[in-house]
Amino acid sequence: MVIKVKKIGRFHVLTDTLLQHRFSHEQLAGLALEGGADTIQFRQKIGTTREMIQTTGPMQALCRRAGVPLIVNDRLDVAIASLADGIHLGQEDFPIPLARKILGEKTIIGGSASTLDEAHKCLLEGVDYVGFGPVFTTTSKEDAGPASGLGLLKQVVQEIPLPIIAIGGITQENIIQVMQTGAYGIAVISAVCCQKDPREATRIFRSILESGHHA
Ligand code: TZP
Ligand code: MG
Repeated sequence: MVIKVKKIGRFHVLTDTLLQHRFSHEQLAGLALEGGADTIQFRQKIGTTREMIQTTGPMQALCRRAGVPLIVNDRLDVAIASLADGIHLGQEDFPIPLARKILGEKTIIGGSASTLDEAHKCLLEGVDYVGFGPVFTTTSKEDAGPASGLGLLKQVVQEIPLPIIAIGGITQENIIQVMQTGAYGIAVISAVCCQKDPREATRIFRSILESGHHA
């Protein structure tokens, strides 16, 4: 029997076409993959279901070629239709235990948490990783709530025996402090998607993540 090991990436790039209009989701995924992202998350809050499926199909092909998982934010139907490797669900989204029942053990399920209690809830519900934040102030998510700061992130890392992916306001300037909390990895939107050169921005993040310092 072949058991597929679910490998959780350490550098998630969330594609976004609302904060910027220069690149499509597919183009952003391509640039982020070239720059060294090891997880791509399709995050699209508006538009039709058909448009989403039309977008995620080619993204999945790109990700598969690169050997990198594609995770769909919020939408279980779109994740299923595009044969995505995973889904990322917030506290008000499709229930995580039900998603697990439908998608099975091989699918990556990530859960969002902004408090220690929510992180515990994600753990109990069987997620594979927790996206914790916003760690810092962000303007990329309207209802992000107050920043947790590094102290709470560290507490979550110490209490929750799962990969913790820090999110919210993460930049090339603060990533080292974030990783010093013991976080497993990071997820970013604006620090890649809204940069002049998303590929180069990704490459720099990747090299800091790997070396632990700025070049
Ligand atoms: N969840 C918590 S904060 C956030 C999400 C999706 C936004 C992250 O965007 P940015 O631009 O990296 O701060
Ligand atoms: Mg959501």
